[in-house]
Amino acid sequence: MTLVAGTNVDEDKFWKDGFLILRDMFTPAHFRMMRERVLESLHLREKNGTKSTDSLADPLVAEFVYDERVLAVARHLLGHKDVAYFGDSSYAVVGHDYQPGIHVGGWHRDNTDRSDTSLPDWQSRYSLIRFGFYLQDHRKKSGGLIVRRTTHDRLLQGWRAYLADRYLNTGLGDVGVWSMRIQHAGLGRCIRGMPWLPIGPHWQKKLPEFMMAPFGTEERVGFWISYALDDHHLKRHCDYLIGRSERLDMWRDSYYSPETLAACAKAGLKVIDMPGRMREMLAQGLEVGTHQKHYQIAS
Ligand SMILES: O=C(O)CCC(=O)C(=O)O
Repeated sequence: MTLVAGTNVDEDKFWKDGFLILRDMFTPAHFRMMRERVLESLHLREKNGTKSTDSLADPLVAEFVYDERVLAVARHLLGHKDVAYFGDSSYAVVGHDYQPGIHVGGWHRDNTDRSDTSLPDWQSRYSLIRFGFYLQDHRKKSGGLIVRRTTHDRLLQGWRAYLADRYLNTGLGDVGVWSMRIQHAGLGRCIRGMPWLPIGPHWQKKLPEFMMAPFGTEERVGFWISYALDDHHLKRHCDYLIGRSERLDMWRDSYYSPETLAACAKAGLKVIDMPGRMREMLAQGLEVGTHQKHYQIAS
């Protein structure tokens, strides 16, 4: 365990389990401010009828991407001072009209080679990580993330998989961070009165509602940022992302301002301009953003 920018970070646990909860990394007031900014950004988009962009291109939330405290933890976990950002930050706001058994997150990984461990992603430590800021209290409430412990290093199935499920019961100010190779599912639920016990997508459809902790009464606001070492894993992942349609939607109109780029440079964050790369390829008439779902790129 190491104290990094005022936060206790257990790097050994992170690499063993594939995820970590960084307790009290921020104050509740900071999370409330982040929440307000995200909602302001969302309402502005709704008013103007614009699509959501990469958060680094959104003046209301860009500064969260180059936050020194988050970068310090990323550097510590990745074991190198040179950390890169590749256009992967966004937010989502889910209303409180949840329908149990219908609004259920699905298990997935965020890496490039998701199911075949003989492919390049699995041949060395995976150097892409993701931070999740759940901007309301999930200590006793459903709606946090579910992760499947150790699945950043192996594929798990059957009862072994269920036993590995963990609920990120984050409070206001707690941050989740996970390997992008780990299996996880959004809109997680937990047992009523025992919030450390997860209920993944399968059991959410089976268990009676009274056994599950309720969702909060306010909207569920999540904000996510990915960082990586600038290595072969990242190169492969960037090539992969160019093929995804939701990236085309998100990056087509994402422009980083000179001020934002200067702030990133000051914070020592390398910015890989994926929106610019996408636009250039579009201009050349190359095929981009054709896959609506995960696809397998050649190895
Ligand atoms: O918590 C969620 O809604 C899903 C988050 C997720 O799957 C991700 O950030 O990759």
